[in-house]
Amino acid sequence: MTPENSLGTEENDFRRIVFTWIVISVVLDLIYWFAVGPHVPPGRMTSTAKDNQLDFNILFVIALPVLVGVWEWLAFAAFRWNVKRADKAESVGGESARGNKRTEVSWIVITSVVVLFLAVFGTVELYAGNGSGGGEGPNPIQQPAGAVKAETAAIAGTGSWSPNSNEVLPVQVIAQQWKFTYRYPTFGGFESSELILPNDTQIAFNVTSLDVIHSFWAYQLEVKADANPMENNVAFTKTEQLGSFEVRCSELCGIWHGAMFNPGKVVSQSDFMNWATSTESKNATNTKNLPPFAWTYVPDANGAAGGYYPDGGVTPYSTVEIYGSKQPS
Ligand SMILES: [Cu+2]
Repeated sequence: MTPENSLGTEENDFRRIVFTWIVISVVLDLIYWFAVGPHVPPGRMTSTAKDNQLDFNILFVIALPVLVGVWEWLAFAAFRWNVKRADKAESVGGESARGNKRTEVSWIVITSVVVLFLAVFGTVELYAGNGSGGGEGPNPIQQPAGAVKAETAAIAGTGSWSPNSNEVLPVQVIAQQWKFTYRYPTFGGFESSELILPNDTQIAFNVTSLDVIHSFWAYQLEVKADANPMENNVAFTKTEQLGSFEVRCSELCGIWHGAMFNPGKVVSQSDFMNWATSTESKNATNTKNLPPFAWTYVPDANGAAGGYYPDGGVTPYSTVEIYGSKQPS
């Protein structure tokens, strides 16, 4: 390769790289978007899962051309621009190798645009969709219409939820060593170890804990919220598909943390009504003995399960831990 024609060859190479880069990128992006994208976890069971899948696919479609570009450049560098030792030629050198305004400017502009876009896109998507299924604390800044009304009514014990009403269904998630239980304040405040949700319904998860810190993670629902004692951490999603999902604790919470999981189900609204009303009446005698519904609970070593269940003889909800105290018989 002589210096006179090397520049011309490189110009041609550059054009070739750009052309093949565009072709390969477009082909791969289309294959990914239509053949792979719709099957990417966490699936499409809820509004937040759908959004999550869409966001992942958009990021992947942006990332693929970057990947193709880097690999293509690497391939040209390795196989076409290589210089044999025997040639004794300087493979890189001269003024043009030290500074190339066009390359520098386009490098800075393109990478800045990509990074700034990702920052803005990520922030908007986190905020949109009522907080994207993440725990938003006790006073969510992003919430579906009617959420406050539903929860206020639930506290007052006057709340109700009925099929085809577009009402928000509050569900309390109570984490404890080592299981989750679920309380349905709009159905008399009964407590269940099953998480059953009606389809096509906006859900308000109110996540709390009785003892140590846990984390409520329903992967297929794309909901994840820290479960802290004395805190009501609210997360929203809307169910959009029937099916089963799994709930796992996602915060190391003691020796049986790994066993802290349970299956859940999204069922039709009428099936949900049947389940909720029958469980409500079946549990009525037990529900009577539970402390009244509250969004948060105080951990307390005096109780059988950290003070949530009053244990007679010792003041419930004591903030003073007395280990080895009398357990309920
Ligand atoms: Cu846990």
